[in-house]
Amino acid sequence: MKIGFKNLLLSASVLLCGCSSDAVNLGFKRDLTGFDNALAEVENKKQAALLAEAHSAVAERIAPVGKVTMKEDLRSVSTEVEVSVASKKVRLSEGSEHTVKMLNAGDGGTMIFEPAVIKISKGDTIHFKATDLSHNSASIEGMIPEGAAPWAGIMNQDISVTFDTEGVYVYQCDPHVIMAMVGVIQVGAAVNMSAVKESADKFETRFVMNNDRLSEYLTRL
Ligand SMILES: [Cu+2]
Repeated sequence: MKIGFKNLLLSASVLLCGCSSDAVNLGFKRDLTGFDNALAEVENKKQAALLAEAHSAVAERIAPVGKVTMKEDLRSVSTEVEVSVASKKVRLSEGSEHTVKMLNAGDGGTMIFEPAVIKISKGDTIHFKATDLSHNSASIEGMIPEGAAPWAGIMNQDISVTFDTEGVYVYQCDPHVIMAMVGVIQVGAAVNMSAVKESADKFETRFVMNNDRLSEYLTRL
């Protein structure tokens, strides 16, 4: 009875299906290939979208920052730079008498002459003022024009010096020279500039702070 029922089921399934098991497998395979193709198409679309997204992200990242500068703008920028460089240069001080203060602290730093760089005319006089205590003004050997008279002020005292020889003069405060308390004077034309610059390079090695103060002062002439 049991075997008979199984046989019945088998023949019924063959009748209902109407095809061999091989045909079923082939059809299923065909369907799967279609599905694979569709899946591949979706994947391609997804990848294309991802690629497009990556492209725009990269484009955004490598895009130039700021606005494009036209020729006219460049001209105005370079003018600004020239002006700021030019403004660092010291102008000829008016009159024939000038004052330089000896200070513990000024706009340019601590232990400083003010103004630290001055341009005057031949025959002018500078009054070094002992505004703060413990300072003096003394010319530095080898850093004044050939034939010019040296000077050495006394601590805590004013000193007036008249400059009759053209050229660049470098002077110091004796107790604070290692802190770069130096000053620069240009009288008329800077005839000895190259010699002074050469000496200044060596002289600066004795500074323990403001190491490039003197060479920076010289660039202002
Ligand atoms: Cu000093």
